[in-house]
Amino acid sequence: NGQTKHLGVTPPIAVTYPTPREIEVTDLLVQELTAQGTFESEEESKRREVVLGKLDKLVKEFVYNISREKKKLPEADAKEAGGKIFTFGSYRLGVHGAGADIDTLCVVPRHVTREDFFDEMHRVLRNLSEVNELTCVPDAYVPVIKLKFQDIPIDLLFARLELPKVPDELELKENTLLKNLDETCIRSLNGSRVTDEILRLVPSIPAFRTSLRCIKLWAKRRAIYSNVMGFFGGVAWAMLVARICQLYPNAIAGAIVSRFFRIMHQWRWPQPVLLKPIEDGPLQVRVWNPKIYHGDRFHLMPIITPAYPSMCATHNVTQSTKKIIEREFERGKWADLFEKHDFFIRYRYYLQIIVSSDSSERQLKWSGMVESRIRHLISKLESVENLELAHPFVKGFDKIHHCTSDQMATDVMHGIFDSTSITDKNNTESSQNSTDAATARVIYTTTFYVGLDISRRDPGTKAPRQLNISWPTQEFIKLVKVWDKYDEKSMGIHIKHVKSSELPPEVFEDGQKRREDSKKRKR
Ligand code: 3AT
Ligand code: MN
Ligand code: MN
Repeated sequence: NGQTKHLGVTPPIAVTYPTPREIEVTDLLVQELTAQGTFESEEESKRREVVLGKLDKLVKEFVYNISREKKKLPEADAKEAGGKIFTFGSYRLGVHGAGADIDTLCVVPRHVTREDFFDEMHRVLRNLSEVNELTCVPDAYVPVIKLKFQDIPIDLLFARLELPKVPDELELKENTLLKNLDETCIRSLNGSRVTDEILRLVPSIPAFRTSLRCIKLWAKRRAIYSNVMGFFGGVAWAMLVARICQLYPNAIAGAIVSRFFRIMHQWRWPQPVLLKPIEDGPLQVRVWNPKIYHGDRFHLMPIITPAYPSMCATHNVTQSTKKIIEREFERGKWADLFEKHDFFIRYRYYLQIIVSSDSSERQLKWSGMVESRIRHLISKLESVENLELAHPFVKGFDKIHHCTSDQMATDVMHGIFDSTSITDKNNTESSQNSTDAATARVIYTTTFYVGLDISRRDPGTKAPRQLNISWPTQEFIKLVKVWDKYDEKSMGIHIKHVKSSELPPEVFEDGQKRREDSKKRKR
């Protein structure tokens, strides 16, 4: 009946084939991506395949051993029990850069438990000379074993299916596979099911990959690549690009990227971005639905995952980050695509959120916890009078302070320090070994930044209006201190209001200039 099959919730906008100009543009894009170092070497790519092969073999041996020794299954059944490695994340999508991790999922039959995985599989990995930096996080929301295998970073998740065997042909597509699984397994399967589904839903995988590499590089350069800070993460960017690919099924990357900016700039949020109609399924779990769930109506820029149970990948977006993302969509239409962000020159005033503690392990957890709450500070700042925009930077800056007195340590914990006493994170090895007598204490700090756009008194006057941010910042500090692992003695948090001229040098990478009106100050 004349209707051609299409992928997506609407028919394509255009099915035209590339023009010579678009082919030329795509070649230039690929050249630029290569020049920017987004592709790994041939050697690294081969090593990844070897590592994955070894990991898959280890999983099969692990399943066999548990089947045989612990479950006393007959030889034939143990041999057939199987076990399999799946991949997801940037490696599975084929858009990973050099040094990226491989996100993997170990899928096993029902008689192998999560405890077996964290005991036995962990023990096997620990005894391999090719494995380094092995850490287990069994009690995380998504439990994981992290390791480096022949120098390739690996995240290894675990899921146990309600099946007597896991053959090599098994796919994770069927929703019924999720029946009777515990929530942790369902969550662990989700990443892989979503990635696979995205790849099934794009008309041309090569066009999708090149386009996504461009958009990821652009989003990182523009400092809007971060799910925790309220921007978009890797999965959300992938789904947006996939949607544009569906709308132009015969287009190549050069065309997709320019259409991407045009369409995303005009998108009528909170209309959701969907890659297929939202499915119902066999579980008693929530599927994204603003008609039923009140909370889902607050999603400002919903991008919905395609695998059952569908979820909003962008629920962290706030009014402020939405404004910033939209500004970047508009800029992307015309400007030099991969130009670096201007976050540290853009604003006159900044908030510094200085998180401190007395050990590197503690600092990792404490600063990670604060980072994950910064979007709540942003939401609170949205209601401050005269504050047009609160703009969170995507990452924190780590410092190690070798304090020569207790007073100095106390000062650092209160956010009082200059750049002289500081060792950069990268050259800690030598300074840590020499436990200098003069170094009374070592304090770790992570500083997060929020740019403040304050409205002017009236057109013509330069003086900014008064800003009262004590309520949001006090509330924020209370919020992070209710954390169950918070310890007043060893951890600190301090919020400072600084002028652009007071920003420390480390925020200005590779020769970026300071703000014009801050020249007076010498450094
Ligand atoms: P890279 O190339 O590795 O930087 P990526 O897209 O592969 O980019 P990650 O390895 O960080 O990013 O994450 C891969 C997927 O793992 C994305 C998401 O589905 C899941 N994931 C990442 N971090 C978390 C987390 N903290 N909790 C639950 N799932 C997570
Ligand atoms: Mn990854
Ligand atoms: Mn990962």
